[in-house]
Formats: sequence, structure tokens, C-alpha cells
Amino acid sequence: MAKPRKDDAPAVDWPAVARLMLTSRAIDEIEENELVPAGKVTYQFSAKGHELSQVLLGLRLTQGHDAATVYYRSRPFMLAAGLTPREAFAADMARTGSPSEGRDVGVVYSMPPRRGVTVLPSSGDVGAQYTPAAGWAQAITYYQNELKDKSWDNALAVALGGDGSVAANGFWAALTIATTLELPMLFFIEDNGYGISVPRHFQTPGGNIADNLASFKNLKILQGPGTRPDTTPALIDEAVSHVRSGNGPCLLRLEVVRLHGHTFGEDQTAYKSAEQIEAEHARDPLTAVRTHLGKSFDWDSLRAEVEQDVRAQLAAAESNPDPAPDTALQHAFSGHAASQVPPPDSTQPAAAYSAPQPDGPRINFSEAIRRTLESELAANPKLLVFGEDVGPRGGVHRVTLDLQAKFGDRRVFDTSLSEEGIIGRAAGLAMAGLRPVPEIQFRKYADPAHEQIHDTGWVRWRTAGKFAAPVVIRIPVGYSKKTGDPWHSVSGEAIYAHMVGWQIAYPSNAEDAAGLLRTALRQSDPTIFLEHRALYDTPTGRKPWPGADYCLHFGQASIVQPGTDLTLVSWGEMLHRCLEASQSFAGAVEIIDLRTISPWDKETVLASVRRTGKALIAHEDTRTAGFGAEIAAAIVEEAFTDLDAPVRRIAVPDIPIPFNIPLMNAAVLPSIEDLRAEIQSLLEW
Ligand SMILES: Cc1ncc(C[n+]2csc(CCOP(=O)(O)OP(=O)(O)O)c2C)c(N)n1
Repeated sequence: MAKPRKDDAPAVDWPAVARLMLTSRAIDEIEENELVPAGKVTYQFSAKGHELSQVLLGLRLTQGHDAATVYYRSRPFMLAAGLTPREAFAADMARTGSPSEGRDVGVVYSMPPRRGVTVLPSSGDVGAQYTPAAGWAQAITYYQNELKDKSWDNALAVALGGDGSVAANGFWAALTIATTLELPMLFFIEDNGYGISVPRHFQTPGGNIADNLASFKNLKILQGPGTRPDTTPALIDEAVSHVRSGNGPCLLRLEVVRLHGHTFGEDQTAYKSAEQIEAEHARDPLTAVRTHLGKSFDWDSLRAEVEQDVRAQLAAAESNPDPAPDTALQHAFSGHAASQVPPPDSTQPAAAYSAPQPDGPRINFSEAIRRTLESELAANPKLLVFGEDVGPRGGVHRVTLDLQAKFGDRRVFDTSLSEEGIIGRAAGLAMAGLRPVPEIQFRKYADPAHEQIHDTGWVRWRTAGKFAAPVVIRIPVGYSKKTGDPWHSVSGEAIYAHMVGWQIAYPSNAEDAAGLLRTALRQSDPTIFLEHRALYDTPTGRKPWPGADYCLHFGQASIVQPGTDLTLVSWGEMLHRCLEASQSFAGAVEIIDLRTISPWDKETVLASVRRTGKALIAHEDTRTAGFGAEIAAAIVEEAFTDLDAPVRRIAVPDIPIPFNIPLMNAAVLPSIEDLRAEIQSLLEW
């Protein structure tokens, strides 16, 4: 049975609604008729027809910890949430003084809270807006139930999306999370009948997602017109009240009209008849609100006033300068932002770098990671560990063994089988101020999450430092000590080196793993933490526990073996093969463990190559465009005159890791013998 409603909807302030709708309409028309033709706005997404539903929603999100993920047609909502027309124009003209300071498409909004709702950084990827909202909704329940923070009571998260977006993976991932966990999340679907030109019946059978979800458990379904002042407010109130009252998620489908093409310049007549376009204009919500306000309301004066204000704000936006070229590289990583979402949390332990304090016998690589997670879970009540099978089973690699028993199932939990859901949810949790540590079961299975990994990494850059999403993703990589295969043995670090904003750790031993993981968990850049499967419980990966406060800098390579004639750079499990191969060349080979791929310690590598005059890079990722290529290029660019031989790479050929063990060992993985031969050849050069 539904819980009683906790907030009775305030009466609609129709003049305020009309003002916001007219403001949105005026911005659209000035852009369409003047700024696009003048070349001042290059991407224009009209919200004409969507204004009423969005403004009504925006005016209801005032709790303080409410959050919304929006999409490119959400400007009316943004205006209701506090965005100024000057900012809206500045955003579309890519100027400073806009949410992204000219970095992102103008309508790809984000906004720290103003009137009570945080607008999480939206995405240009349709469907990607849903799972971060689910993460924020889960954070609401965590603050309420675990941290007993009353200020989060009755908060909600909403994701706005169109009828096309309900076919996207992110929609289904978030729907599963929100319904299985009964989260305070609203799916606000504005159904205008088309995704660009594709009609709604291509997105869901029969064209009505609300009808199709009628039997979905734990989901309140509401639907109706989104353009009618007599019925739309009650639908939105019911949806918002249902979610705020702790009754679980709700999907509200509102029928709206898209009065303009998808973007400026798009001709709707290719897929809509003249009669249909005329019928849609007859449902213009602006006309309906004017009628609703009645003849006694001075509509023309309000419209003239709004027009004057919007034009003044346009003039102000035109005076905003373009972003200075020397700012373009800022905010890829932390270091600039003073007031970001989430705000810095003084209760979280900070990374303090020190020498390791070896304590006890050598422990497994996996045990070092498990102990680090355990000590950080104890030190930071906002830290959450989750993923597939990480709960009672302790993870398929047993790295989270017993953590749920020790810290409870709100802090260490199993998730639904959706990597997009795991990472998108993590981004929402992080922006709500928690410290998510998701596990992806195997490197290949991160593929469905790559959209969210991409979008999470560059949150800071896209919002010019206003938002940060310090997620730490643990991913097992590489072949295992028993076997390989194409699915469980991918190394694949180079792909992440291309994703902006991520730190990447690839440790080779238990001590470094503990130090790098703790550092990642105590600072504010997102981190991909790669754990080689063949190191988990083998002697090569073992080292003593370095102490419960040990933090190791990212970007600080280790010279694990000094040598005079050749620099050999490696990381992860391959490093141990290099060490063994080099034993035949006493004193000749200097071996560098890179430890982290992003940032990577170019200085240490170059200084070594300048001493030895020769360089070899060995890795388990495939050869073409592997990270070795980057290192080789840097050496050639910056230490060319010090070289006495060509820079060489040894890597997996450009094929997957085979299942057959002799095939894997003899033909694919660089072996000790391969390494020896390559070292020999370079030393003899
Ligand atoms: C993942 C992804 N695929 C394709 C696109 C290109 N695209 C942009 S908008 C859009 C249609 C979305 O339609 P809908 O969700 O109904 O929203 P509407 O534009 O109708 O408001 C498409 C296909 C995209 N941005 N992202």
C-alpha cells in the first residue's frame, strides 16, 4: 500500500509559469530567427511545445538535495531551476559565463543547486542520463538510512528523456536499479512522438512505453497530456509526491508536441504531413496557458516585458568574452576548482604520502587490495563497494571476501547485471558526495559501460571544474595463471588512456596495489584500477602489507632493477617476465615499473634512456596503438639524440588471447624467451 503523501502540492503560480514559458519561447525564437541565421548559434534545439510540463516540474524541485539529469531539449526546466537567459544565450553562443564556459554544446547543461535542485552534467549520448540519476537516488536512501542525515529526507532524483530514449540501454539499466531497490526516482518521459524523424512505435512496441511497463513491479505508472494546464499539473504533482513520500520510483509519460524540427534547419515535412503539423500547433501549450489565465490577465504586457528582459540578457550575453585559449587545458583533472559538486568533504581522510611500513609476511596481491578496501571502508563511512557477486560470495576473484559481513549490505552490495548501470550509478553516487568503488568482473565486460566511463571521466572538463565524479573502478585484467581466452583475459589499458580525466593504475605487486588504491580512494580524480589476474595469488605479486596509511603517488614509476645498457619499461604481470628474462644479462638491463599509465612517469623513463641509450617496452595489451607506442613516441621525440638503437616494443600481436594454453604461451603472450631474444638483439646493436 502506498505511503501517505508527505508534501501537498502548492497551488500552481500561473503567472510565474507563464513568465518562464514565455522566456523559453522567446529564447527559442530569437535563436531561430536571428542568431542561427547570423551564424552566432551553431546548434539550436527548440523546446517549443515542451515548455509547460518542464516548467511545472522544475518549480517542484526545491528540496535542496533534489537532482535532475536533463537532455538537450530541457531548457524550460533549466530556466525554472534557476538558469538565467543570459547564461542560456551564452551557452548556445559558446561564451564564458555559461554552465560549461563554452566547452560543451550549449544545451548539454549542468548546474550546481540554485533553487533546490542539482542539475547533474547531462550527456550528448541519448539514454546516458538515466543511470547517474539512479545513482543519486540511491545516494538519497544512503544518506537517509545509513548516515541518518535528515536533510536528505523526501529528496528525489529525476531523469528527463524523450520517447526515443526509452529504447536506449541506459533507460533499462536505470529502470532495473530503481525498481529493484525501490529508489526515489522519477522517469519523466516527454513523448513528442519522434526521435529526430523516427516515430515512437520503433522505440517500443505499439509506441507507448507507459502501457508496456504496466506490469513492471515496484513502478508507479502515470501518463497523460503534457500540454494542458487543466490536467498536466495534477499528473506532475502526483508523480513527484509519490516519489518524495518513499513509495519508490514512478514513470510519468507526458504527451507533448515538438513544434519545430529536431534541430534548427531540420525539415519536418519529410516525415510529418501538413495536417499533422497543423494539429500539433493546435496543441501549443503556450496558447493553452494563455487561455487558462483568462481574458482578465494581461498576457500581452507580460509577453512584452519578457521579450524586453530576454533581449537585454542577450545583449549582456553578447558582451561575455569567448573563453581564453589558455584555459582550454584546465580542469581535465583536479586542481583548479574551489566550489565544485560535490563540495570537498573535510571528514574524508586525505592522501598522505610516506614510505611503506612493511608489516608481517608477504601477502597475496588480492589480499592487499581486500585489506585496503577494508581499512578504507572503516575510515570513510561514505565509501561503498559494489558490483556483480561482490556481496556474500566475495567477488568471483574473492577480492571482496567478508567485506559485506563486516560492513553490511548497504555498503558492500551486489548489483544487477548491467555494467552501464554499475558505472552510471557510480557517477551519480559520486556527485552526491559518496565514494563509490565499483568492480567490473572482467575487463571485456566493461565494454557496455564505456559510454558511462567516457562521460564520467570528462565531467570535470565539460563543466569547467564545477562538477567532479571521483569513482574508483576496479577491473581485473589479463590472462590467468591457469588459462587465457578472448573474454576474460583482455588487458586493454590503452583504450582508457584515450579517455579524458581518468587516472589509470596498473600495479605489479601487493605493496604498490595497496598504496595506489588508497591514494585513489582519498583524492578527487576518477581512477581505473587494473588488477592482473595472474598476480592475484601467485608468489610474483606478493609483498608485505605496507601499512594501513600507505599512499603511493600516481605518475611515479619505480626503477626495480638498475642497469647500464638498456632501459626496459613494463607494468603489471609482464614486469615479472622482464625481471626473469633480464637475469641472463647481469647489470645491463635497467627495468622500470611504470605503475600508472595515466599519468605516466615520462621523466623517469627519459632520464633512464638518456643514460642507457636504448629502450624496450613490453606489455600485454595488443601491439598496434598499445601504450608502448606512446612511450616509444615520447622517447623518439624527446631523447632521439641519446639513442644508440631503435626503440623496440614487445607486445601481444593484434589478436585476442586464445583459449588453448600452448597457443597462448607459444604464439601470443610475450614469453621469457621472446624477451631474452629482444634484449640480446638490442644489446648487440
Ligand atoms: C547514443 C546516441 N545515439 C544517437 C544520437 C543522435 N540523436 C540525437 S537526438 C536523437 C533522438 C532522440 O529522440 P527523443 O529521445 O525522443 O527526444 P526528442 O529529441 O524527441 O526530444 C538521436 C537519435 C545520440 N545523441 N546519442
